[in-house]
Amino acid sequence: MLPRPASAIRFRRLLLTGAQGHLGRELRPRLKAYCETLRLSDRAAMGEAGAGEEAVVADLADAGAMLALLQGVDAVVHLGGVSTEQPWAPILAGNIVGLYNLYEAARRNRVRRIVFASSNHVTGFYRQDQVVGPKDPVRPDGLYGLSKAFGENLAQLYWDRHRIETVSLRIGSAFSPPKDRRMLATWLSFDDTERLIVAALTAPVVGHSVIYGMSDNSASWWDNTAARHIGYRPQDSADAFRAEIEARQPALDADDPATLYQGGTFVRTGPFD
Ligand code: NAI
Ligand code: 15L
Repeated sequence: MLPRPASAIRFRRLLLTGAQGHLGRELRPRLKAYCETLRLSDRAAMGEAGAGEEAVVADLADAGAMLALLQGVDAVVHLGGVSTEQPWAPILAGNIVGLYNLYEAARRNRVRRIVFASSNHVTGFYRQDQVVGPKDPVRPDGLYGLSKAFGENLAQLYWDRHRIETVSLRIGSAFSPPKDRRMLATWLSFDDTERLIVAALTAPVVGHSVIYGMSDNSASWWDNTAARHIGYRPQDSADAFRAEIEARQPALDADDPATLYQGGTFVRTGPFD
């Protein structure tokens, strides 16, 4: 966890959805430092709420539950939903209906800012020899990536129409440590994840901004120049793991679509068999 100044608290009540997931469990103790109360939510049980925590089991697809969940919340870190390529039904429930329910609940409860965990799979069908920025057209690599593109568009609508600010984070690969050759370009360390989310929560003006979530990796497919106003400065790099990964993982087959495209195996995974 990062060292924090005594004045780290910026929010009265912050909502973290997807709190029982891989990233949610990592961020739970980290985000507590930035708020008086951290409200946790997931459809799975999250264990007992600690000091300064509230835990609410809720399904994103349940509009009434979302309305209640967002009551009294200052800002949201939205990690909940389907996080991999899956059949259409769960993606529809969690990432399409669920996102609409979340934003409607935010509107009705006058929540001013949401940090939305989008994904690099919104642009997964760009090739690995292309550098992409947030202003380039989307090229989702599957239904999951498509649902995240919907989420970004929904966020844009709620900014234009209702003045709810969102930072859409096109997260690369937030794992510790990076697992394979692809992650030498896509890796986002947990400390940089915290830096990125805190920057997205606290930047003075964001409207709807889109930023790729990556550490300071030498190899990179993404250009965040257009998102410099967020003030995110990554401090870790996958480079430190390069020698070990290259020794462990043989050179990749250049004809494999998973090697050719940024989305990796997502470009050939899913319900299209
Ligand atoms: P995860 O799958 O471990 O966590 C997602 C959580 O959402 C789970 O705890 C699950 O129970 C909950 N959830 C799913 N459907 C739900 C529903 N209908 N209602 C309520 N809760 C529901 O995913 P992870 O890795 O923690 O990722 C968090 C977010 O970040 C996801 O939105 C994912 O798409 C995004 N992301 C993550 C990346 C990574 O490298 N970990 C990369 C790119 C995006
Ligand atoms: C994602 O969007 C997934 O949620 C995560 O599990 C990883 O697969 C990541 O992308 C990635 O591209 O490595």
